[in-house]
Amino acid sequence: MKLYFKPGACSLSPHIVLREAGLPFELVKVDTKAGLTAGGEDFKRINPKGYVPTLQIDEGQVLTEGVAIVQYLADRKPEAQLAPRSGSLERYRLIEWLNYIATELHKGTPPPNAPQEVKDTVREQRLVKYGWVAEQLASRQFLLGERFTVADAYLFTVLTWSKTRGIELAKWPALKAYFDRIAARPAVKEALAAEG
Ligand SMILES: N[C@@H](CCC(=O)N[C@@H](CS)C(=O)NCC(=O)O)C(=O)O
Repeated sequence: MKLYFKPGACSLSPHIVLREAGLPFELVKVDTKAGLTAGGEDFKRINPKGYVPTLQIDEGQVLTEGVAIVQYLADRKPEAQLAPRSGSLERYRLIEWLNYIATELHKGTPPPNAPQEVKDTVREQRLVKYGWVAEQLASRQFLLGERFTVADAYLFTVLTWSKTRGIELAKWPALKAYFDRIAARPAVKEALAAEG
């Protein structure tokens, strides 16, 4: 498999999952602005949406959208237990989290030229959401309980952007402790190091 990524972007989430699962893969860096891979390929010919993460599966298929990619990877290596069994209520709990992270936390950043009041409002809303997530984590190690899942890889990735979004994680001790716990995982350290 090939994972097309941009350092520090949301592609870090499937990158962590690939390492947690111990699946063999190749990393391909993409310059999304130029639309080129590190090898000089036209990236739009690989993913016409022009963004990462993009996973090229061995069978020649290309899978896009982080939420789909991380579940696909977890299902390729069920023994790694990175996602609950398909069809179980717990699996829908996982999807509930993945969708929340994708739509409420990952997306919704105003463009740099947006009016300041719009940026302030978005930041205020984000603070409320971070506070809610911190409350959920007060009594458990990971989003789904005591086991790390692909939702944790995604939330961790989004939390790495907190500082640049003007949000200090130390405001919520449970969230900061969660972030540090995930950052200390060997697979996460390896992924961060590999992305430079
Ligand atoms: N809907 C996509 C969005 C992916 C996305 O927003 N990717 C960003 C990086 S986090 C990207 O590649 N943007 C293009 C760019 O930065 O030029 C998903 O959830 O996977």
